[in-house]
Amino acid sequence: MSTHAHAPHAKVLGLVLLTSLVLTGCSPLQPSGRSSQADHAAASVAQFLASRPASRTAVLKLAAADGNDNSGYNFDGYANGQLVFTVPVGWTVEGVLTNSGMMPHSAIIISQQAQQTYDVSTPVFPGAETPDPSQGAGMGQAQHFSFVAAKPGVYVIACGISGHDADGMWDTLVVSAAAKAPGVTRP
Ligand SMILES: [Cu+2]
Repeated sequence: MSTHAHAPHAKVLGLVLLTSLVLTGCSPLQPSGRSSQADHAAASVAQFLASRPASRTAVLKLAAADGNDNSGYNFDGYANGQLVFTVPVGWTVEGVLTNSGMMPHSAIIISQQAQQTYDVSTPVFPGAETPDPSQGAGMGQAQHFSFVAAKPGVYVIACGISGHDADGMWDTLVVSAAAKAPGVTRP
């Protein structure tokens, strides 16, 4: 039984605030007249992802409990698979998990089948989990992991703390045979 109440109003407010920030931050009325839209798009991607093409490495920035979206059960403010990272097959993926929340969080890459039963016990690729994901990182802590995205497919980045995956604390990782570079999409 889950003890944390979900707060739909907080979620809606968060979305409104986020939208306001995006609209304000990306105003076309820039004094410089330079392509502010592209600059903001690049800055936005950098918030989630870094790419090192020379070493074929993608760095996923997973900020756990980033704001109140989904009652704090989110990565980078997103939950229920809505944030979608794409990585070319064969690239190395480095994960950086940071935790702003009061309770512990972690990250583990699992298959979609495992996610359907909230089985967060085994990563789908060797090394695709933060250390001891059932215990997680405490508030203010950072944890790292690294793995090779060896097989194309759609996978789940879940929190391994008991109950958090079921509460929607998961996002999506696409390992793509077609993609030439890492990317991220969101609603
Ligand atoms: Cu969690």
